[in-house]
Amino acid sequence: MRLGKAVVCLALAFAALTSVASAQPVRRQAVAGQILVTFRPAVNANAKADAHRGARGRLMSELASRGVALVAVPDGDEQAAAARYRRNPDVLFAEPNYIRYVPEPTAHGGDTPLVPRDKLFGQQWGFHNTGQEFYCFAWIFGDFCFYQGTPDADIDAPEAWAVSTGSPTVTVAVIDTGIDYNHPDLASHYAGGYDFVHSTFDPLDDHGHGTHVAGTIAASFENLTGSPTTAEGVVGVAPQARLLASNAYNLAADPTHSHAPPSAFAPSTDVSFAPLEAAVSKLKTSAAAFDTALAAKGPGLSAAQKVKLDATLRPLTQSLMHEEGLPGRPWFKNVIYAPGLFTGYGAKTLPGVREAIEERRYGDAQKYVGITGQALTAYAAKLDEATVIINGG
Ligand SMILES: [Ca+2]
Ligand SMILES: [Ca+2]
Repeated sequence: MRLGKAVVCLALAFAALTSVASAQPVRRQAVAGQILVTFRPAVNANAKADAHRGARGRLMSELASRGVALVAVPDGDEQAAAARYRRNPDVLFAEPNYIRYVPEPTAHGGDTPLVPRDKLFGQQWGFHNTGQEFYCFAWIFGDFCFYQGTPDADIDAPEAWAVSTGSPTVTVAVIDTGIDYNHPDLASHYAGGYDFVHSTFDPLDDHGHGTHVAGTIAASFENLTGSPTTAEGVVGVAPQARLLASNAYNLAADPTHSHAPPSAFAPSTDVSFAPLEAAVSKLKTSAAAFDTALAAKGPGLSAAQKVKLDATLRPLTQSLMHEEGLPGRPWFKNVIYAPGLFTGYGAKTLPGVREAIEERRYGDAQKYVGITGQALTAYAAKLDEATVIINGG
């Protein structure tokens, strides 16, 4: 375990910011009485034991996965002992068990969070979540919003920006679909790039995803243009950073799919709507006659007439059914409207005719022009019967 900690210390040495570490209080630089030794690959146990004897070190433990041995040596003899090991050709390296320290974090608790006023920043709940509503649209009783945030479920971006908004000396490469470098939130950050798909130095985004990612990284902070307001857009995590664009994705060349030009449609066939138009015309005439008769004589209808009229009109809508049903959906028998075959529950009027045309089934279209016309004609005939009853027939 102690060896594990020592190695962790070494690893952290590379992660630590040395310039900051230099400002830390002077602390112990190596563990007394210990060095770290690594042998070359393929050196066997006997050779390792010989090396320890020759250099007067005692193996304490070995981190097998990394091939690092923790070796005990006399206090004050660490540098000399490491040198003795290094003279052995079987040894890859030997050095004191250095201690590195993570710099103390700088306290920034007193800084005032910077909340930018960019038009769309309120939608960036991941940056700064105040419990705001978003994905809203105008509705009858005011805005209707799909979501409401959870306060402080965010990355505390305003608090971080109070410490630093980054630096233009940092350039971030966006390996994506390119960048819309003309966007007012990104233009000033653009540091050039390359389009690997088209082999040009113009990596203008041909999709949108790369631009989205670029904005999350470095969209301008409080670029309050005011006109148009949406140009202020969003704010990037590091709004001072520069952006290097790289279009590396050819959207139309997915190697897992084959592509070919679409085949030409067969020529359309004429469809005669005459039967349907005639039926509609007849229905209009019948409906007008019914309305006229009802207005004139409705209030004076006898009880017997009303019973007879009810019996005639009750099955009226049944006239709109056709026993064959719709093509592919024989259970839908109403030929005036039905749920659209391709629109879920969206209503489709004259479905037998319209869906057949949309699918270029012109034979079916012609057939259902006739069927629908027959349905409307039957409906008109029932109205005519009712009109005769009202008129005293
Ligand atoms: Ca927060
Ligand atoms: Ca902005």
